Amino acid sequence: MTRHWHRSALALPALAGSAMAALILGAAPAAAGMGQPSPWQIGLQTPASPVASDVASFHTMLVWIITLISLFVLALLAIVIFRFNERANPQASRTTHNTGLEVAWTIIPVLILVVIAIPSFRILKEQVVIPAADLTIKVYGNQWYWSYEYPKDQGGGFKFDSNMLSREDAAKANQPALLAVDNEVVVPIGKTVALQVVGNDVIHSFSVPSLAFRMDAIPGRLNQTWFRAEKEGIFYGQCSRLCGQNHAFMPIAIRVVSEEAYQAWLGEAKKKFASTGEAVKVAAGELPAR
Ligand SMILES: [Cu+2]
Repeated sequence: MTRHWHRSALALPALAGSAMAALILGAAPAAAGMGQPSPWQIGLQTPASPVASDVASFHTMLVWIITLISLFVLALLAIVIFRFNERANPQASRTTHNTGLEVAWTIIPVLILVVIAIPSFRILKEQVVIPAADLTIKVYGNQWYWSYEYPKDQGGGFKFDSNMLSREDAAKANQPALLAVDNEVVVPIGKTVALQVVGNDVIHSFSVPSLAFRMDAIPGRLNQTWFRAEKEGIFYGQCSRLCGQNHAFMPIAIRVVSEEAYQAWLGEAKKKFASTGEAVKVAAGELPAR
């Protein structure tokens, strides 16, 4: 997020078009999909966690700032083109310095960057400093699927793999193709869920846009992130680090349910995944059906 301000400061004219389009078409959160992208979506996915809401309002603020800057630059360009072209202004001014102007065009951009940096760092802290967790889940990135472990001391004691559904199976389950999985991560609503993310083979990235987390899964390194879902439903994400041939086919699906439904699922999951013991591995070289 902190990267946005470099762009907004440096690529002003180039941004004019996209910023205008975003404003005209409306970065309408109402039109955006819940937990998944929707056709012709321009804004972010509907936020479903406190951090995601903050990221969304930060995004909206940035769109306003870059739009105003773009319009200002556009106005300056128009003045130059129409008032100071060779025909309208045959005798060019030989002015080379204007101290007041030079101070202004240094100080004002700095102030704009400060205005952007304050909420940016606040959100960064919100994401990085993990609050006391109600539930901790371990996430393993594999080529090319995710595994999840609910540790015993977290009320679980099982581990399972989560593979993408084929197009046909996703359609049967009335779920989006390329995002639906066989075994979803199930979490209770309103609880702080800490995620311990690690890579089993290469670097993957565990990311769900509507919950606003993205964390690299790196072999030999335990990364942590968190979310607190405020809405029930299924929230989809995808591996966000190019990890090999089937990188595009290892989606993430988090199902947020009520506390009672979660307890019921825990009971079932203990039985269902106990029999598999160690997580079932996809045979080497076997590609998921697309
Ligand atoms: Cu991956």
